[in-house]
Amino acid sequence: SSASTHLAIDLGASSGRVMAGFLENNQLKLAECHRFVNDPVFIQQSMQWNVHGLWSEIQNGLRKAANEYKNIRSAGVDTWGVDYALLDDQDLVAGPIRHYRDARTRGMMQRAWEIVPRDQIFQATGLQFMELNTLFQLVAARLNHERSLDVANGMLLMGDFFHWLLTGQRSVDVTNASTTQLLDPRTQQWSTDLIRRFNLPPAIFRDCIQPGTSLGPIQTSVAETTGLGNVEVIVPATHDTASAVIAVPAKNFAPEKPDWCYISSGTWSLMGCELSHPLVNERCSELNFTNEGGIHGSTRLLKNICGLWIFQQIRKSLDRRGAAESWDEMVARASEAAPFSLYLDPDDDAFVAPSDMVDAVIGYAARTGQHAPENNGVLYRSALEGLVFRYRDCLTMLESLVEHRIEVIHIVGGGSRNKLLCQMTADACDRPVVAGPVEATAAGNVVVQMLGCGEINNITEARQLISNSFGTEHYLPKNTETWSEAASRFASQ
Ligand code: LFR
Repeated sequence: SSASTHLAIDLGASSGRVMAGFLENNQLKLAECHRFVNDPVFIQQSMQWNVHGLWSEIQNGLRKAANEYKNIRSAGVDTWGVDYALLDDQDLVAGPIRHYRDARTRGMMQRAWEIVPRDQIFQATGLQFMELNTLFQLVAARLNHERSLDVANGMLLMGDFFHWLLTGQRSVDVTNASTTQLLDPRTQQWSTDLIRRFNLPPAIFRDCIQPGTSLGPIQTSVAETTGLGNVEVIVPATHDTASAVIAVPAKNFAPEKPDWCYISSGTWSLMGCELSHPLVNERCSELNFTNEGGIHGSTRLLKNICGLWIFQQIRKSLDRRGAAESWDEMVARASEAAPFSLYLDPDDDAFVAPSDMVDAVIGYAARTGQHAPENNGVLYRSALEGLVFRYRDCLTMLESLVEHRIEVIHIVGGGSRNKLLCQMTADACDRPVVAGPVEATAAGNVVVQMLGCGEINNITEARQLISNSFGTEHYLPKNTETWSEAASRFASQ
């Protein structure tokens, strides 16, 4: 077709893709050019991203795209949040680029609260407290006297980092900057007060840009090695969750009183509402919800729930024992397994970064006075049920925060393919579930590039395009009573 093509480089915590997006018969089409794994590496005892491998796979993907599409107009990267690279004044990377599950942040929240009290940090940032937040990573770096902080003159979040490799330009996109816990969600400016009190170098925090901004053409060296020619980098919502929420096929956007919520379902489950303004109040702090920055100044009021991480890691650990099954087999076995055999809290510390997830589940069962899973079906099912119990609680919390009933739950991302998970969510939450699009993140990435190129006029149009382009599946609540009973049984355990 003659319509221009936009490349979404979408990096998740377990895999990355290069996707081509273009218009065809007034619909948005997405085609996968290249997919690759994203496995962390341990350098001594530190858990790091394999950024060299990722960069080389991104270029492989771009090369494939250049061979397949003749009319590529722009490209943009989205990634997970919170992680960063430091650059020095010679444009060299300063210090390692670590994984948010790296152990150096254990106990760092408490250390940080001794420097600035918890409620003051929340007031300044509106962010939920998680050890993995950039703030606690930087506090760890400072308290460990990491030299990289002294030589750095710029901090890039991961999407920004790959944009820098693509263009040679440094920029910081506001959506991912909003996950650092150093940004004021009301002004979208860095909190100079927190930066000073934590003794962080002010020079590394540069002004943020909005999604849709052009960074100019891909630098010559990259254009040559990939065969891409003259392609512009348009910054999407670089935080994957921000891109995914753009693609939720709901009717009313950034409302005052939302009557829908989303679950962006992948390695993490991000469950929340889209609001027109941040909600920074005491209840929000108590319930530990976050106010992240979305497209055009909208707020993503949400909670991080562990997500499919446990399910994925169970497969990894069975694989090491030569006993892994396919995702479909895992879901089939989970469907057949006896319900509510083992209750696990997916957000328990034991599951953050265990060396072996099956051992972690067995250990958790023993510690909480439950039977070890008697077969793989129960093992798989417990990982899904645990997640769904969290959705159920989170829905109640959300409704109390927005003071409105949530009528429908939209599940987007990879997990929307999992029919068992979608049905369980409808049942446990007693709400209809609308599942899809699966490729929400890439779709959200592409439409913001189209906006930046002037091919779409505004965000409402962009979202309509997405909801007209991808099918959804609907799940109505069924066994709601069994879930309520199980929930109260486990709560009293
Ligand atoms: C999801 C996500 C979450 C963020 C977590 C860690 O992929 O971006 O939004 O909290 O990864 O960065």
